[in-house]
Amino acid sequence: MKMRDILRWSDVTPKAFWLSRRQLIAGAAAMVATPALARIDAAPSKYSTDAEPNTLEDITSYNNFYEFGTDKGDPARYAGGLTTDPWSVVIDGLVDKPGTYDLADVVKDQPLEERIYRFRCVEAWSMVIPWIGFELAGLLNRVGVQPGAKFVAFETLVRPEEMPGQSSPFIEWPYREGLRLDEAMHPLTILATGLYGEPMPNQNGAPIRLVVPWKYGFKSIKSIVRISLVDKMPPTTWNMLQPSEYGFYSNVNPNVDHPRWSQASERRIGAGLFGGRQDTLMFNGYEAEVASLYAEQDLAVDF
Ligand SMILES: Nc1nc2c(c(=O)[nH]1)N[C@H]1C(S)=C(S)[C@@H](COP(=O)(O)O)O[C@H]1N2
Ligand SMILES: [Mo]
Repeated sequence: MKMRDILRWSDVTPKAFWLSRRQLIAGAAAMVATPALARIDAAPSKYSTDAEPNTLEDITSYNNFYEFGTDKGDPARYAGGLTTDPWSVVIDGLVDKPGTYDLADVVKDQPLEERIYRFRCVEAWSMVIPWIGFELAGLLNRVGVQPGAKFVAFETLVRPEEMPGQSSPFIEWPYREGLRLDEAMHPLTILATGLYGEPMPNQNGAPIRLVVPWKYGFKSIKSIVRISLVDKMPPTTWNMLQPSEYGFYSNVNPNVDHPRWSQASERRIGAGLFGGRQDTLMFNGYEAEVASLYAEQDLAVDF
């Protein structure tokens, strides 16, 4: 068995792969000839925004991760106790190669890169986050999507011993999310394994979470243990909880208000008390890339 066949997750953490843009720009990156480093897409991705990222402190201290509690500080307080290694992901449904994959096998051959994305929560605040990840499409192509598949369903870990929020039945665990297949295959849709060049902090969804930058934050499901290719629109957590407020699509849309508040503007976390309010952009600023996916839909109906 060759070395690369027995890579464990600890060998493929983003830190081992990732070189900061600063290092690259300075030319300081001595390219060590390892299979791991060869997998880096060295240039910052063309999909990155040039907006200034939020600080690591902001990104890791103001979180939604209800498995650890409903307060924005709960994930930072309690997620440290989550065991993320070993980790396996079930990939099943309408795929050629279903199975329970070790995380290392899931990321194997997927080119990790940095993607600086705008992030817009449905609660009308936003951040800019430098993710490390790879396109979901790359993984789906690797396992082989069968012709009947129309949607992708995702599930988060259920482990109440380590996830204190799961002792509350407020959400019917597991946390679930879903995408239409064309949304899942879009190059903006990534599975993230880290941020700021480090392995994913637990409160942000370690060891692997979805990031769909043109949708409200809750679509970006954390700590994924199951990915299923299905033929029908799958149930999703917020839609199950409150269908009048949270639709399946949940595209960022300043023209369609949440029933209880406006979605026309957002508060940029970290921008200070006196600034930071900005207009929300259609599809969170990714209109040029994704509007065509919805050309035939009325987004006030398919919200
Ligand atoms: N499993 C799981 N994933 C989740 C959530 C959650 O409670 N559980 N919250 C969602 C919501 S509402 C938001 S805004 C984002 C927050 O991601 P962040 O804390 O990394 O910024 O995660 C999303 N993914
Ligand atoms: Mo959210």
